[in-house]
Amino acid sequence: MPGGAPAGGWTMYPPLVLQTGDAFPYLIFAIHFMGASSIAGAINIIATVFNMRAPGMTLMKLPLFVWTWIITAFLLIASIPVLAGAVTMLLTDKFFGTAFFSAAGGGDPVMFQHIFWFFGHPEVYILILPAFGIVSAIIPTFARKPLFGYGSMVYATGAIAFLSFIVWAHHMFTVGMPLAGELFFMYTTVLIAVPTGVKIFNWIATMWRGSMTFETPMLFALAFVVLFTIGGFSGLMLGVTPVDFQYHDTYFVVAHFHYVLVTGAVFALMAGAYFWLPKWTGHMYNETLGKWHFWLSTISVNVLFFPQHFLGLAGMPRRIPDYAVQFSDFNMVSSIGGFVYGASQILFVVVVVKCARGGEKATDEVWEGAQGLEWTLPSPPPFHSFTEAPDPSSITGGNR
Ligand SMILES: [Cu+2]
Repeated sequence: MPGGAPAGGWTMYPPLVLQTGDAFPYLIFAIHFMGASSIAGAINIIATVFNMRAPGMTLMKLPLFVWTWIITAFLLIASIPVLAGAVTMLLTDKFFGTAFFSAAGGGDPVMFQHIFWFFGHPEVYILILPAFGIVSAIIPTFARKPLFGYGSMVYATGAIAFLSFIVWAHHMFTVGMPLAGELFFMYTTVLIAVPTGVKIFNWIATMWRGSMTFETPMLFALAFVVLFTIGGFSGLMLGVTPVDFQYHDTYFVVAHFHYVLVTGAVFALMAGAYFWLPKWTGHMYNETLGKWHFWLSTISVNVLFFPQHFLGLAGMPRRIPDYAVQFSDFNMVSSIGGFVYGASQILFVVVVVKCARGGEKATDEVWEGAQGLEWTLPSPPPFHSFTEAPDPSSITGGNR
C-alpha cells in the first residue's frame, strides 16, 4: 500500500480514495470519533433544552439562538450516522473484501455520493443555523425593536431543516441521473429559498424604523445579512440543473460556498464574539479596533472571493494545483484579498486579548435594552450562574 494521506478531497469519493494512503484507516477512525462526540453534544443540548428550562420559559419564548441549536442538534443526530455508515463501507471495501462501491464487484461508486451528500447537505445547515440564531439575537438588540416574526423564524428554521434531507443530489447533477431525479432535486433545492427569504425579510423588518446603532456586533450581523444573501443567490443559480452543468466543479462553486461559510458562518461567529465578549470577560472591548477589524475584513473578504465568481464563469476548474495564464489576473486580485483578510484577523486576536486583560468595566446589561437571561447576570457571570430560578415575569426570551 502506498504511503501518505488518503487520496481525494474531503468528500472521500471512491474509487480514488481507496487507492492510496496509509493514513486512510486513521481518517475513518477520526470521522467516527468526531461523529460520536457530535452526537453526544447534540443529545446534551436537546436534553438540556427540553428538561432544564427556567420556570416560565416556554418553548415559544426561547431565544432564537436556542431554537436554532435544538434543530441543529436533531440534524446532527439524523445525519452523522449516515456518514458513519458510508465511511465504514469504504473501510470494509478496502480491508474486508466487500464491493459496495466497486463496479467490478457489482457495486456502484455513485452510491457513495448519494450516501455522502445525504449527510453533506444537512451538514451545511448544521454550520449555518446557529449563525442565523446569533444574528437573530444581535439585530433586535441594536435596532431596539423586538425580532419581527418570531414564530415564523422558528417554523422557517424547521422548514429549512426538513428540506435539507431531500435536496442532496444537487451536488451530483453531472453524475448522470434520470431526468425525474434532476427535476425533483432542482425544485426542492430552489424551494429552500422560501424559508430562507422569510428569515432575511424578518431581519430587515426588525430593523425597519428601529433606533439603530452600529457597534461592531451589529456591523458584522449586517454584513452577514447582505453577504450571506449573495451566497444564497449563487446557491440558487447552482441549484438550477442545466445551469449547474456549466458551473459544476468550477471556481463559481468555490465563490458560492465561501460566501455562505465565510461571510456567512464566520461573520456570524465574529458578530457573536463581539456581542458576548463583554459578558464573558467583564470588560468592554476596544470599539475602534473592532471597527477596524470589521472594515478591513469586510472589504478584503470581497476582494478575495468575489473575483472567483468570474474565474468560475470563465471556466477555471476547482482543485487544480496550477491554472492557465488567462486566469492569472483575477487570481492575483483574489490572493491580495486573501492575504489582507488573513492579516486582518490578527486584529481580532489583539481585541480579544486586550479585552480579557482589562478595559472599561462591563455592566450587567452591557447593551442597553438587551433581552435574554444572560444580561440579567453580572459580567462575567458567577460560577453556578443562577443560584435560584429566575423570576418568570422577567422572562421574555428572544421574543421581547
Ligand atoms: Cu447541498
